[in-house]
Parts: sequence; C-alpha cells; structure tokens
Amino acid sequence: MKFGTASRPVSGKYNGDMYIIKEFNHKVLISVIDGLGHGKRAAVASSRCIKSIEEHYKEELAEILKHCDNDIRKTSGVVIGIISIDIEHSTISFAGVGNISARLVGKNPTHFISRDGIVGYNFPEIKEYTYPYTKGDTILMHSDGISSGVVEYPLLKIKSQDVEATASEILRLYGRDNDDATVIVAR
Ligand SMILES: [Mn+2]
Repeated sequence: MKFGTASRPVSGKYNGDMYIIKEFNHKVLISVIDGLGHGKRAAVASSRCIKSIEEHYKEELAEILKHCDNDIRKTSGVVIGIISIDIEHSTISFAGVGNISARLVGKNPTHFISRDGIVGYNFPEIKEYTYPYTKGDTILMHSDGISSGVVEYPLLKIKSQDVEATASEILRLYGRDNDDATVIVAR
C-alpha cells in the first residue's frame, strides 16, 4: 500500500495530532490520534498513546485501545481511530473512540462509526466494524481539525490521485485554523 500523510499543529511546536502506520504479516494498521485540546498537554497524551500502540499493535483493535486507555490515564486523554486491513483475507476493520473520521472510498463506500468517549478518561465499550476490502480501495482518515466540508472533495481524486498530493491538498483546503489537523490517505 501507499500512504500519504499531512499533519500540522494549530500553532507553535507541539502537535496534539499524531498518527502511526504499521505493516506486518500481510496486515496494515493505521491510526490517527487527537490529544484533547492542543499544545504540550495534548502532545504528551498523544505520544504516550503512540508508545502504547507501538507495544501492542499486533493485538485485536479493542485490545490495543484498552491498552491505550490504561497507559494514558494520567494525561488529558485522546480521541482515536484505528483501521486494520487484512490483505490476505481482503477485509478492513475499524474501531474508534471520539471524533476521528474514517472512510473507505471504493467498490463498497463506507463511513466508519466511532463510539463517543475519551481514551484515558471516559472509555466506552468498543465496537469493531469489519467490511470487505478490495485492492485499490482508498482510505481517508482525518482528525476534526479538518472541516466537514471535506465531503465535497472530489471522490475521483481520492480514488486516483497520488496519495501524498491528496493528503496535502485536503489539509490545505479544509484544515481548520483553530485546531491541530491531520490527514491520511492510503491505497
Ligand atoms: Mn482536534
């Protein structure tokens, strides 16, 4: 798979938005994390969550999220979305807590659904959704620093344009000027 990523803080040097991508055993894990608020506190929460995922990324999505929740209890918390693609079995799974948007653009378009809550503070029961994944389907994942107007971004570009170009363009066109913002495009 190819991955296009774009991320920037609202201001200053600390970005509360972070992401992680892991490829292993014919699987791909993609996660976007948004630390509550912004600045250093948000960045500390997100980076501890990344560390937790680094230690547990081969586990089930619900387990990964539970580890994050346990490991970042002393921080201000994060919202998170995680996608797992199983290349061998042609499936895509999603689990999320809070406001991270994840869409599958392709043969069977899907907008994944997150549970309300905050990882590290108010952790909900996790629900994992699994759908078919066809080679060439594109995943668009972003934090709420990207405005909802992004639904008007042309599907044709999401499906066929270079993933790096798409991620940069979406951040430039739809990045809100009052929040950290992150976009991942994967195909
Ligand atoms: Mn945000």
